[in-house]
Amino acid sequence: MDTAKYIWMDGRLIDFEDANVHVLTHALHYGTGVFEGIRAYEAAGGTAVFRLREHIDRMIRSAKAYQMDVGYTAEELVEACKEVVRANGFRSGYIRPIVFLGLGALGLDPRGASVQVAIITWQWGAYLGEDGIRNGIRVKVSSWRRFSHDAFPNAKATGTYINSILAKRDAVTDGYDEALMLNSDGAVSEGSGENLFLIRDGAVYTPPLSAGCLDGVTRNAVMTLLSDDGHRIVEKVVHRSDLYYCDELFMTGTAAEVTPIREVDNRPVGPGHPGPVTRRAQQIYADAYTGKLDAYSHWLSYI
Ligand code: PPE
Repeated sequence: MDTAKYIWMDGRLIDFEDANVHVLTHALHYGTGVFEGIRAYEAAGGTAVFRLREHIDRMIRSAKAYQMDVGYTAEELVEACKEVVRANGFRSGYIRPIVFLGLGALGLDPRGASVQVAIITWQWGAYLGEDGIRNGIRVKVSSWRRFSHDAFPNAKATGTYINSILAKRDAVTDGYDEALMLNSDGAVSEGSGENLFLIRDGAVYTPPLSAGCLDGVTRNAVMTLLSDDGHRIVEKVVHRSDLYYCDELFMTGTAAEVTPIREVDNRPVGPGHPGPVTRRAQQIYADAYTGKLDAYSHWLSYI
């Protein structure tokens, strides 16, 4: 991990070494935090953060679900994210804002605990490997089910990621690149850290949010871009067998961007290499975040 010199914490920039928390931090014990993953890119007009406001809005929604008072406005957090990238002299990078419960209460009634906010940035390359983004990854359906939204709100909360970690570790231990998770009904939900898209007979399908997947910002971007490009997009319940019979599969996420899947459960996806719709999605997504498409320039926040 190529870390930055400065971290924004509780309202100001501090040195990397000083961005520490106490062992009694509530979030350390109970996973009571919400967070985001955002990318800044070198775009046509300089360094730009992709869909920054949408990420900050989602984090504020996540905090609301867990009854955490963020203490900063969306505008203030947007500015702070840009400030962190600027201060570190990064031309591109990954940005990780996190809101978490700190000191003041332990136990399961967290009222009285302070709310802390930090924004970190680092260099994060291809999430599923350079070869993965070029040639596709190998995924396996996990035996761990995605928690349902009557167990947790649809939010990006730190504690819920231990579910993803169980699935990811098993997949990697067994020699796969990534885990694909089903929900408790047996329908396909998402990857451990990505949404899923499927192409069959020219139409593009993605599981609905009711399948238990995160309301991905990249998912939304790719749905918009492909739809505007003339593709038919359908949010539909996806079953395990749909994975075996489709023509193309890919994953989306801020970290993963658009990553093709070349094999699922040891069966090749289509011909076993990334197909035309996947390639097109990769291309227009990259064109959008580098500012080459005027129609989506409002998705870029120049720092
Ligand atoms: N589902 C999950 C479970 C998920 O974690 C992510 C993002 C997505 C879908 C895609 O969401 P979006 O980034 O808004 O398109 N995962 C983030 C963190 C992964 C990690 O920390 O590891 C990310 O991509 O930044």
